[in-house]
Amino acid sequence: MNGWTGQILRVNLTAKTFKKETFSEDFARKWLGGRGFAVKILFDELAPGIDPLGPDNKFIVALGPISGIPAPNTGKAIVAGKSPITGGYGDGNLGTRVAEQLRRAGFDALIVEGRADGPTMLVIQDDKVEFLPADEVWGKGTYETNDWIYAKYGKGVGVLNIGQGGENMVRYAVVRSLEGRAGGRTGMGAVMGSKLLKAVVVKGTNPIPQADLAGMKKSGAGDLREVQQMDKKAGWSIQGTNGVLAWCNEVNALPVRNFRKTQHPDAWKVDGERLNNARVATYGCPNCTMRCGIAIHDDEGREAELDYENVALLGPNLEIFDLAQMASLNYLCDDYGIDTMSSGCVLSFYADAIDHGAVAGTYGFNDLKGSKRLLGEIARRSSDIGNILAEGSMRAARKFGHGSIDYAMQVKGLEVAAYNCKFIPGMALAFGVSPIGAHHKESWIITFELKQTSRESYGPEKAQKVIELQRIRGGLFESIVSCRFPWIELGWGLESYPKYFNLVSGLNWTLDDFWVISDRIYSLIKLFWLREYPQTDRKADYPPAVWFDPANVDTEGPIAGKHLEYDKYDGLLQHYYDLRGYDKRGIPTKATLERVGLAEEGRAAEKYGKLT
Ligand code: PTT
Ligand code: SF4
Repeated sequence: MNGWTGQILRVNLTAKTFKKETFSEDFARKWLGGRGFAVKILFDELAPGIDPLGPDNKFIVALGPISGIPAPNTGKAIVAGKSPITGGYGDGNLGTRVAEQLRRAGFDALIVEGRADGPTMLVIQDDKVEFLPADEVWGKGTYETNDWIYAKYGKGVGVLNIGQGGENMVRYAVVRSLEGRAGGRTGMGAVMGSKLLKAVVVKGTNPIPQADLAGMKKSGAGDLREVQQMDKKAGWSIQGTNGVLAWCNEVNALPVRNFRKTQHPDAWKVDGERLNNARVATYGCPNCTMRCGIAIHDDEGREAELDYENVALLGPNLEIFDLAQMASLNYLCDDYGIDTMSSGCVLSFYADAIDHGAVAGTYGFNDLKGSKRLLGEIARRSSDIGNILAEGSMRAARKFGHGSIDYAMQVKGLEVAAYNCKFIPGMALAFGVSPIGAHHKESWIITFELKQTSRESYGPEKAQKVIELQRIRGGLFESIVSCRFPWIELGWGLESYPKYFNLVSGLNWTLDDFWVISDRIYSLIKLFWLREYPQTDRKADYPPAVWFDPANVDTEGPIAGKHLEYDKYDGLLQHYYDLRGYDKRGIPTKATLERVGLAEEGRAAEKYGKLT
């Protein structure tokens, strides 16, 4: 089957067995790969209500038809499972050599089941699958673990590994891959840890099946050069993702002091220009000619790679305006293997809760020493408070009480990304309706919203744009599995993706074919959530309450006195549901399910939750 290897590797850690399974061309065309494969497998194979941190959950690595192919930015993989932080469908996208190596080993996906009887490293070399002890690195951080693996297998292998955060099942533990790369902030590192799976190592030597190998090679090589030229001209990778920090500060969208403030006069100290000036190394994902991983030395002399989300949430959000200090928090998150974004939000929430008297404690904003100590206690669950904060801000707020849930910056349990939507309705909607909890990756509407529409508007144009972006970002890029940055940051044409797809598959698809798959994937994710939360209602798609709070407004500047309004937000949400064909709880109607080819899945879900 061109375009896909046609095989999935299924591994059972309890029984230490594995088998190769084939999938049909119909399955491939219906679900494409990556997120599409992951949600379909999880929907079909997980019984609703299972413990995401128990042996019944599955850890999936899924690739797409262009993953690992020498073409722009294809060194990406999806990690997925039932999320320990949200209890719904969870996934993440990370740069890794696994993208190419697993496909070369002959597989488009890996499904890991069960629970090992001791710390384990799964090693896949083409047909050979080994379950090796990992006791030597259990309890160690991701840097040491990576070095240990490289020393055994060389640097060319694909690696996924976890740190102490994953081992101790911190609900927002991530999976680490290469230098500076991490993903699965919905807790995929904790899912690995719950299975005692310390690492996955992959090496493959077969060609990836492609219909027009010569055509793809020529096109891919030319496009890699062109993207490089475009980046040189645009200068995007000079500041990388942190280039956006100065703009967020300028437009009152920066998270400062647990999102209480939207701007800070010292923000320039941690902006993209300062980051570039401090650069000591550059990292990137495989097959990338616009590498954006900027590393600097932290305040203890260690190398840490910084992205905007990390800088904003571990810096200004904690009122830390020193890049080297902030970098040390980033380094610790990377080494422990916990999500920088949730970590930043959890710490800021804790400081805010102490400030507001919801809980007693000595931690506060601008407390570098306290932040370092707490990250260690969280990753190891080594103190009472570390143990509570390891559960995420929603569960911590439930514990603290005193109305603190209102300023726990999360949606569906997942902490929000670094865009302060106190008065940005469209981006707030993007967080609200993101299918995995608050994440900017599905729909980054903020630049369109602030540059091309009125900030005040709650009109249908914003709901329409959120859907358009979800189709591209959460649908196309997460299931063809490739980095979206050439398109977003350099304006690389979307039509390249059907071109690559057609060259590898021999089919003749247009972008419209991908939008159909994307809508199918979003609908199935909704059904997954419905089975887990049959009583769900539209309130689950609301952003944090503090953004609606008149007591939380900016007191000066262009958005002084402004906040989100409940009625208007609800209207915007309704526009979104109407355009998507969802009912008033935000669940696809039977007619919508029929239209996207999910009638059967709808009937299966209906046993648990009502469909209209
Ligand atoms: C992603 C989320 C992000 S999104 C960032 S910074 W960003 C944080 N990075 C972390 C990190 O680093 N260490 C850590 N311990 N935790 C971290 N958590 C946070 O994780 C990433 C880039 C970036 S940098 C972004 S936006 C783009 N994301 C893409 C995406 O989602 N899909 C896609 N098709 N292409 C993308 N390209 C870009 O990739 P999650 P990476 Mg990450 C150190 O996974 O769970 O989605 O969370 O993947 O390989 O590091 O590349 O300003
Ligand atoms: Fe990775 Fe950045 Fe390149 Fe995307 S642009 S593939 S995130 S290094």
